[in-house]
Amino acid sequence: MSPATPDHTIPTPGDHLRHGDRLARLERVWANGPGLVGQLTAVNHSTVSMRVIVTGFAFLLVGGLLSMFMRLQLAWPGLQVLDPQRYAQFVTMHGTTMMFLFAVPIMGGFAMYLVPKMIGARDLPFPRLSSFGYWCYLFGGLFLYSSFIFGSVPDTGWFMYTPLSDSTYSPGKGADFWLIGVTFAEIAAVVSAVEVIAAVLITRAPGMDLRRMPLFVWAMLVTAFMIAFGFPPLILASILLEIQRAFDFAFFEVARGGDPLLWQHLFWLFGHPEVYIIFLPAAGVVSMVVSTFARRPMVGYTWIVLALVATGFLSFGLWVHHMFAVGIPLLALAFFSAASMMVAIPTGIQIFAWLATLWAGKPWLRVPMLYIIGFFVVFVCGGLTGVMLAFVPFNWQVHDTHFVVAHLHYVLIGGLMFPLFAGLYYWLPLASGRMPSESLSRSGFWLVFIGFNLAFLPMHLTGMVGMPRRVDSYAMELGVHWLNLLSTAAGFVMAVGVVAILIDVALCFVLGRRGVENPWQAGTLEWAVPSPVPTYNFASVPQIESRYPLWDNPEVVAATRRTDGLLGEAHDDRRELLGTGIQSGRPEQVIRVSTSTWLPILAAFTIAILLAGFISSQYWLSILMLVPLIGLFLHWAWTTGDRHAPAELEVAPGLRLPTQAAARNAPGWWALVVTLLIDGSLFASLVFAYFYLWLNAPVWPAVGATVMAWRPALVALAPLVLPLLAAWLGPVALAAGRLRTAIAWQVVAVVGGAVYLGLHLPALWAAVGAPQVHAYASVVWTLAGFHAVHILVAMLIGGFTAMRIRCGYVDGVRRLESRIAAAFWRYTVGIGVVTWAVLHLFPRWA
Ligand code: HEM
Ligand SMILES: [Cu+2]
Repeated sequence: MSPATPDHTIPTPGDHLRHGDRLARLERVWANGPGLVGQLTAVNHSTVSMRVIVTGFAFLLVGGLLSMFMRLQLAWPGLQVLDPQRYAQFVTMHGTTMMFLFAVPIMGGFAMYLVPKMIGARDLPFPRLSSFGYWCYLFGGLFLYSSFIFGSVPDTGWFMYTPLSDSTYSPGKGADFWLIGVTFAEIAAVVSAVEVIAAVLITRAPGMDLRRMPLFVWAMLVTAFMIAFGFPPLILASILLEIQRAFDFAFFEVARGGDPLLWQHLFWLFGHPEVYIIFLPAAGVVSMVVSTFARRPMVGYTWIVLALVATGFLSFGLWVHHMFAVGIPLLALAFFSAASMMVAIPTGIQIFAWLATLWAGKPWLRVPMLYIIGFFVVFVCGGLTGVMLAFVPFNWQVHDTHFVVAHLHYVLIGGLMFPLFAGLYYWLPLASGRMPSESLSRSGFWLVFIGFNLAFLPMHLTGMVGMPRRVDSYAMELGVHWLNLLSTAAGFVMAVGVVAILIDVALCFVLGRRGVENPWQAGTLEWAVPSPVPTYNFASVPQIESRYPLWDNPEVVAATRRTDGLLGEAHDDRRELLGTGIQSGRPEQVIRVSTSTWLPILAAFTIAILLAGFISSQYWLSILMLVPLIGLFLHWAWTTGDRHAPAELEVAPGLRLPTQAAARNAPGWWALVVTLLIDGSLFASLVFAYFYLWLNAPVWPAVGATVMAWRPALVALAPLVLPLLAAWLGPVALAAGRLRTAIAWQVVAVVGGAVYLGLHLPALWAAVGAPQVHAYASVVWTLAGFHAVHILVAMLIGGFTAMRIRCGYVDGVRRLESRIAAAFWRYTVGIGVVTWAVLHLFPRWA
């Protein structure tokens, strides 16, 4: 199918009328509800992303406030601003807030706002999910901070090393607040990964093939994949530690065969990519700002894309460099040390491409560019001290001193904050429809830039002299007190700068000079959106032919504001997106998305109560909450998309496309694929944990436990053949229109799953015993439990699909749910077989 070419003729007066009607209709269909209710139920990406950004900055202020207290304490030796325990709590909360509640979510917020506009889409493909992610983030953050109210604030560092964080050394609830709150908030990051990947793959404007994607979108795509693979190890580690703390399992406890270093591996498996998860979106911002202000296309576009992808891959091989000081074999040290330096190459490539672009163009020194210059200076310094740290001997020398604190802040503030502020000022005219005051914003920049450098440059010195990190004081004899006083004073200057910037930005929305569209004369699609930004972004879905459509064909702007192009008419009063081919960018399907709904906030709130029940050991409350939670999610799934949509819709005169449930690249399908990637990473981390514990344990299986006998193990596995058969034959029956047979196969799969659980778990219990006895039993039960949960979910999906077929929402043409159920069963059986081999096969060989 080829796209209909839009009509570029000037509309006749009659058309004008129709145009007005159509706009009014789009307006109405896409509007959030009125008042507070409207705010709580809104799911539109512009609305939700604004909230994410505002919340992110609020957490920046809170995290910053904590650091001001820490700096006061360090201003002079022997001060009593914070006692040692408070200091430890503040360091922990500051680091945690900055990393998990500010850096990652804020860039997710930017992506949520910008990606649809940059790729010419009206919304993200899963608006409810965006909103759900936001509430999880907000509630998770509040959950973490409620630890102040209950007087048990986490204090073991933002990395929560075991055994310090286990129940022996951290008996209070502090660590639980951390583990549960952070994991809750992380749902938002994972959700944003699903959103971004699906959006970029299937909702790009017609004509935007992969080589024409804006670099920020590329950066976010790579970041989303990194989140999909990088966050699960941390989520798993948090779950394992919380299980150990709550139910006395033994993963990290040496006395019962566990290993505290397992935590460090899992943590840094996440923690190193995390640095790039923070940096890559920032690099994407830099690419956008640089080419606009140089007023020319990016030099080396392809190289930048390759560099982004290479960074994504390389960063996963690096986690061990955070553990140089824990006693790693020398050869491994050399390898990881080299790899750490290699990751500087793609970053260097990007820096050269940016400089070349600026060199070739006529740079324009407005406020966003100032921040880009600040970024260059600060980030390059941070990179240099990073290369120093990658040398193992030097690393040993300055390990755990303020040199590392300096390096870390140079990288984070240089690599994240400066690009972030550049982007903030760059896209502010788009979001607010107004211009900020040039003089006020320039003062904000200089306060932050000077304050930052004066605060953190001296720390390189104090660190090399030997001032320890994460300690509330230092000896007068070290001779670093003047430097510390300077750091503290300058830290306050920087804080004033940050507050000034945020006030400036907020004021811009009310007082800024009005009526500027595309003030920087940028070339990418987000600037085609009218100002103020309509909730549907584009009246007609844009069609483009180049990387910088607004530079190469300014007509595009007018075309997207008329309603005579693609999807200009809102059929059936539904919110519609245009789905396009993954590689080609050709129109493929109509995606109907959700309007405002209570579901996301209710679901997040139910989870919050469930977690509150858990942390207060009121387990009955948690279990009770599962009922409404599952009900909400089933209702959610039942009403996703548009179950009454016809199989085909007219997108423009003469162009008919299938609706999502009948399309091959349906968003739901890609959501499943990405979710399985994430889940697969979680599963792989768990298998890693199993083998890691095994390799470090003296005996395996533990004394007193055995491996299940051959026969019952095989018998238990056999019922999984049923779902496998169903996953194969069910869809065949459905495609042939034999609906009853298709339903029967769903039921067969559900029965197979139930029988498997009934056979496997009791047999396992007999052999392995209680999970509290030994790390072996702990990890075996966690693996088995992980798989059992998947079976239960698959059974739910199966029953759900059977109901959908019965109700006539799924049939021979609209097969989406059946494909999803089949794929989920195949995956579940697949990890079941791996689990089975790990539990019953490998220990025999050893
Ligand atoms: C006003 C700006 C800031 C100041 C004055 C500041 C100050 C500090 C101080 C004094 C520490 C504790 C050092 C120690 O005793 O070991 C610290 C730790 C930390 N900061 Fe900041 N910080 C600022 C901004 C940020 C930002 C923007 C981020 C991240 C985006 C960040 C991330 C961290 C992290 C992760 C730690 C924990 C480091 C560790 O594990 O030792 N900070 N900061
Ligand atoms: Cu690292």
